[in-house]
Amino acid sequence: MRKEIALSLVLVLLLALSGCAGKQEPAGDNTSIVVGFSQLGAESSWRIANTASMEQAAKDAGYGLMMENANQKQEKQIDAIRSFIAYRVDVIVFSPIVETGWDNVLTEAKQAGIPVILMDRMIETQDDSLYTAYIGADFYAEGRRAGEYLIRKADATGAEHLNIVEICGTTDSTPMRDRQRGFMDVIRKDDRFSVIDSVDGDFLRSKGEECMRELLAKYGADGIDVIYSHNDSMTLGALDVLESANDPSVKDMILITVDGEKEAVDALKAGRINCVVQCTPQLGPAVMKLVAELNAGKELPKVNHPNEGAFTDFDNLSDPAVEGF
Ligand code: GZL
Repeated sequence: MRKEIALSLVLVLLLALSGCAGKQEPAGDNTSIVVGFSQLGAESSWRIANTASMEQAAKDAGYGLMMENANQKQEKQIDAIRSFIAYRVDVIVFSPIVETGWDNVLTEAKQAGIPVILMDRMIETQDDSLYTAYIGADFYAEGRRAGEYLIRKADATGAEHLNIVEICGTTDSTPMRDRQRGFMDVIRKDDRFSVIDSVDGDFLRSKGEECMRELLAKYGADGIDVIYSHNDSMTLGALDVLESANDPSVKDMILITVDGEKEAVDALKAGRINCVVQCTPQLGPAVMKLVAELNAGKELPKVNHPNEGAFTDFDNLSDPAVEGF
């Protein structure tokens, strides 16, 4: 008996040393499919929900999942992709923290014959053969939804002029670039609106607080009419600062946010936020469906967007459909 125990301990040790310990053993009968997943970090509730969605979907599909979390460092994502290539995973899925700097490592994946699926964010490249498919939000449309809400709000309140401050997500990330572009394209021609500042909050709640403190110090609460924030984490940080400012001007501010996490939707229902543009983190099942189609030899659509909308203070907020993730 002692010999069997010793043998199984050695086996476990060898598995751990061989790095297999990092791989979530597949649950189902698709044990031949291993997905290498480079997640960019854990910066927000959205990201944490997205990671959970990927892990659960891989488990439900019975796929092996090798996940590496880069903790907001592009170079760690590049290292992770290289390790997936060395391990010869069947497919690489990753959420690029910024749009540039991927051509070399994705060329290595292409030369190794490993397909790459971009999940959540896009890359900027001259060679779109470096990725097989993109699945994630249409961030430009999200930005437009935010702008369209603001125009509707200005019309409804008869506002003659509104000063806007923008709290941006991670610089050069797809959601930051396109949520800004979509919003500006909608409001640009309307001279009721002036964007008086645009600051980097990096999608972090703590930086959202920092940005709001700096903006209040610079413009005063009475100098800011609208806050357009690229994600709920930064918005909730800004809201903490606004509500502790004890300034009567704060209650008239229009707050527009993106993601749709529960805390933000609850704040909308409580009248603390005016518009929550939805951006679903639940991309896991759709990613694994693409993996299955790829494995079955099917051609994948190059761009795949989930259906999304927005909740606003014009809606019936007691409707059960108005809920956050
Ligand atoms: C959007 C995603 C963004 C979220 C943020 O798809 O990339 O990153 O809006 C998250 O909350 O940090």
